[in-house]
Amino acid sequence: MEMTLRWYGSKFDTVTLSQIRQIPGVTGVITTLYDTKPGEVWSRERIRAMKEEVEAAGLHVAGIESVNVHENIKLGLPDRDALIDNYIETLKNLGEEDIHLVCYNFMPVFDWTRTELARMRPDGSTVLAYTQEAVDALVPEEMFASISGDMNGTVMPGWEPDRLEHVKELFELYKDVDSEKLFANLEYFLNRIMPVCDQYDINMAIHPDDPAWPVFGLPRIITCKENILRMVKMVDNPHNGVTFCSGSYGTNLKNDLPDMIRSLKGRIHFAHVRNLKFNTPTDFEEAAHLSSDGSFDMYEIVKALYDIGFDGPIRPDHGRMIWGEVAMPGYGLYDRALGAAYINGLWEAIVKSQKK
Ligand SMILES: [Mn+2]
Repeated sequence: MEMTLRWYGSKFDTVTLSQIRQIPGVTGVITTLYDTKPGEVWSRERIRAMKEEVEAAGLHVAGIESVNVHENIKLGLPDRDALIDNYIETLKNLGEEDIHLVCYNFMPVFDWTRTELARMRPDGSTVLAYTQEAVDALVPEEMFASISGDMNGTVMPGWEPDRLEHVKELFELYKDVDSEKLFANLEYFLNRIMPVCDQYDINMAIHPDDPAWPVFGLPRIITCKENILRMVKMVDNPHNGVTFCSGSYGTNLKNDLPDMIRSLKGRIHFAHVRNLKFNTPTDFEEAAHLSSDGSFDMYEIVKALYDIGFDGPIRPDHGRMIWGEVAMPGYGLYDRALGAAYINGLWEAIVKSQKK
């Protein structure tokens, strides 16, 4: 595995590449062209400039998170072929620039959903949190307003203001899309992009839906072992793979995370490792990465990745806001650096204990 950190680019991120370079064991970043819109072609020039900036800091681009999929592709609307053509063009340009990992998701309307961005934990840190009762009490348009005050002046991925302007129209369009239709639209998209992935050896890594159940009545399909195995089998190409995100699959306590990892051997191209603390099955908050701070056995998660021979990029996921840092919620420097060091420690211990 290669330890990485997510980075939004120098125009958008409060964390600098030189800070990331000083986290022990972190050699790559997972980045994006944050100001591109879904459906837009990423030019080679812009991709190259991004790469050169990262490499000048002594790091490398380990993958892209995300190249967002246009809503009309998920909906299966008539213009999807033109939009997929653009997606293919972006993949080709990434491949030509020697970038071989793309994380994406296929969630309708909303990317991840949280009901609080700064819940205080007993140690005084603040974290993202989710409570089903709060979601049930809101209409979707209010969701944005209720949390936007805690974004610390940043624009959070999936919650861009221009996207939220169209929420009502999108809900209308999704009225006829159930989970079977969404699966079919995903299959169509994957079948069309696999040839360019084969040509340039690009691993597509679908991110799970977060939380891993339908929200606001919208269908969600990348939620559990049964569905993710269906997804990798329906387009049975090794380039059709998975981002294993413990914090997203882990929102559903029925998901056995180490077992899911083992069942996806060969198809996990990217890993997000983080911990959650459950207060009730429908109320959770993001914890420190350390097992004892949350509800997951992080050793077992990392051990399962080791056991299947996982060799892709891994990154600590959302961190707590600690030590007075002001940053995009979940994406500060300090707690993610602690997470990277912790995961590296687990990995080193597992590797050395296997050799004895
Ligand atoms: Mn994730």
